[in-house]
Amino acid sequence: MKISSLQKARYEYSPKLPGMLRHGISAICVKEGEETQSVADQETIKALFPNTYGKKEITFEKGENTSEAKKQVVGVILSGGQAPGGHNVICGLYDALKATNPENELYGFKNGPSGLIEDDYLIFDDEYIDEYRNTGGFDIIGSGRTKLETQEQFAVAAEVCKKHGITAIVIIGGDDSNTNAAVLAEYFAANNTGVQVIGCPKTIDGDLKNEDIECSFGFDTATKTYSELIGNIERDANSAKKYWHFIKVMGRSASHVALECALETQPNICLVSEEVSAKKMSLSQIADYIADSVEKRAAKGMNFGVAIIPEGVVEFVPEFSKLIAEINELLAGSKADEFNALPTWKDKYAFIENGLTKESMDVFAILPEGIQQQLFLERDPHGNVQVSLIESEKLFSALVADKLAERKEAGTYKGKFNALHHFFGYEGRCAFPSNFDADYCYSLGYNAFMLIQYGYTGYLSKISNLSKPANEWVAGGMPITKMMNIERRHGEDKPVIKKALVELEGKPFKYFEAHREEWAENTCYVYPGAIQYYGPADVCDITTKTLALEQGE
Ligand code: FBP
Repeated sequence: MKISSLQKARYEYSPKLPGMLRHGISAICVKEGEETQSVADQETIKALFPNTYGKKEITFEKGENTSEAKKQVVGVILSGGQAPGGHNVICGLYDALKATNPENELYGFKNGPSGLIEDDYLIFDDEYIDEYRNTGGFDIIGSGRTKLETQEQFAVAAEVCKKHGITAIVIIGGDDSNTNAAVLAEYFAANNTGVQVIGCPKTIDGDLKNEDIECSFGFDTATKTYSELIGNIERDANSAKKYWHFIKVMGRSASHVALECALETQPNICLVSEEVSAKKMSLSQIADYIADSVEKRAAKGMNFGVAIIPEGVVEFVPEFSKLIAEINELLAGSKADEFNALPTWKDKYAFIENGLTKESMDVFAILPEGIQQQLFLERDPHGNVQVSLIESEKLFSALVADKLAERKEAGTYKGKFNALHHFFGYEGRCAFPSNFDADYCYSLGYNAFMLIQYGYTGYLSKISNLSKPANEWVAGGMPITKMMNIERRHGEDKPVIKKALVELEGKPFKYFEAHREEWAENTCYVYPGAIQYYGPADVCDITTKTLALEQGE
């Protein structure tokens, strides 16, 4: 296989473990803390998880290893979207497992959770693992979005584990995957299978975090990658002085990615979906907000700028969500065929006009035609509009252009407005993990094995104190049930890990809020540059502004 010079060099990188895990396996002991309770709905969750609820928080310390000596056969699964560092979770898990007992085995179930059900796997060895150390991607075993959630699937999983003598499963995934990890752990415990389940917190979206999990892995590298690109665009904009760049960044629902990129690069505009929702902002209000910045900058001779748009924003605009719900209803069942049979866009438009309420039609009417058509063409397998495919960067620039045309008419705006569009998402999901993610992920995997070795199940591998250097990090585990509450999902009450949205009272948003007016009118760009893997720690090992602000740094 031909590999790049950087990949070759990264093979040699030794990820940093938390101080207490650095003295060898024989010197890791466990300290149990308090019994835990779920964050809400305690009685209901306790009843749903009788075998795994209320367990103790634990931390690891330097001391004599008193875990039971038995052969461990562990299965690992990558679940959901790629996030930089996933390979290192597996490498850390493998290294701890082999260091404990060379007879221990690690199975990798292929292409996501379905690999466990289909018994599709490989068994790792040194040669295979070494090819993936400190690299991006999930191609080591592949990933997938199948959910492990039904009793039938759990029964098959138990059979597969029995067949291979598997003693534990590690699920590397986001909030939903780890919710399912907790349910699987409970099933295995209730059925005395002897199989433990441990989760590891993954997602570039950064929305799996709470008072125990300081951040999900991959967020650091992905936001650094996008911030590099945004910074480069800012510098280009400030050089040519002729374009407004509308940049959509990934993050299916929460705006953590957009906000972190804004904190890193200080653009003129960054929308935050959670604020749009809280203030019940309309499309027109958002467009006016951006147009104000364009107008003020134009008055100072700056006909250029950069606006960051979070991927999920349109779903947070109340009038837009209503429109989407009505469109889904309008095309439900056989009505979609009737609509598709109409020969021209004009006929289709008349059908839409007939079917939508006046309120929603008013919103629909102001959308650019391309977006209008997207709403009716791109459907998911359930027939719903795929909101994540809506080109919101184009939507907002078109709405701003309309506003500016009105302002030109009224004589308040005299500038020029040329917009360019970008979407940064997949570019960041498989980058070589930053030193932070390489270290954090390796530690999560290594630590996951220690949880297995000490007999825990239904726990999330937890590494904390992350804004400090790695030797000060704290390793341990938290019962997943502690992070759960009951939420209404698809018409049913379900125990789930609460998704973390951007908190408008939180320090990262407050910092942004305090500075955004100045950034909107002036050119305060910051150019983070590319991720650095070699050099001084204050360039190479720093984590995100979000984490630093949250931890009061
Ligand atoms: P996870 O929550 O599974 O980590 O995935 C997040 C994400 O990268 C979102 O940011 C994005 O909206 C989505 O996945 C894209 O999904 P897909 O890879 O299926 O296109």
